[in-house]
Amino acid sequence: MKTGLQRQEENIKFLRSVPLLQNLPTDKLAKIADVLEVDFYHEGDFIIREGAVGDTFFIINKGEVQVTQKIAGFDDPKEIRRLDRGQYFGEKALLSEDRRTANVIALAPGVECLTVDRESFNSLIGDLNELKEKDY
Ligand code: 6J7
Ligand code: CA
Repeated sequence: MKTGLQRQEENIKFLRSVPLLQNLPTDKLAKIADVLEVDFYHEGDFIIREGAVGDTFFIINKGEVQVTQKIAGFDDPKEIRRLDRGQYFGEKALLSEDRRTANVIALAPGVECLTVDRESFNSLIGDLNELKEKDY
């Protein structure tokens, strides 16, 4: 069995490996590790649904996700990207829009995400330049 402290140390080590967070000081990483939650998804689960209201930011700890988006004139959403360990999603609804701008779907064999709520995102992550400079 892992203790809470071991889990915490593992989470900090992982957060340090996330490119988005690599310039954050350890005390900020520790704060993020304090507030994050771990969520598991099965293959095919919609982690995020385009058009829904959203208050959560996600960092992939295990597995891969598919990002899809509705295209005018087409029935089926189109794949625009795939993401895996160390990559993040869900920032757009938190930064400006309050509605999700794409679908994010878990791929096989399943996905584990670290999640941060809107309030902690605002105080710990939302100011990072990489997010503001994103051009999609
Ligand atoms: Br990853 C990713 N790529 C895109 C993209 O090309 N366009 C849009 N609109 N969103 C993209 N995403 C992520 C981004 O983090 O998909 C998420 C859907 O929820 C989006 O944030 P969100 O709008 O909160
Ligand atoms: Ca809005």
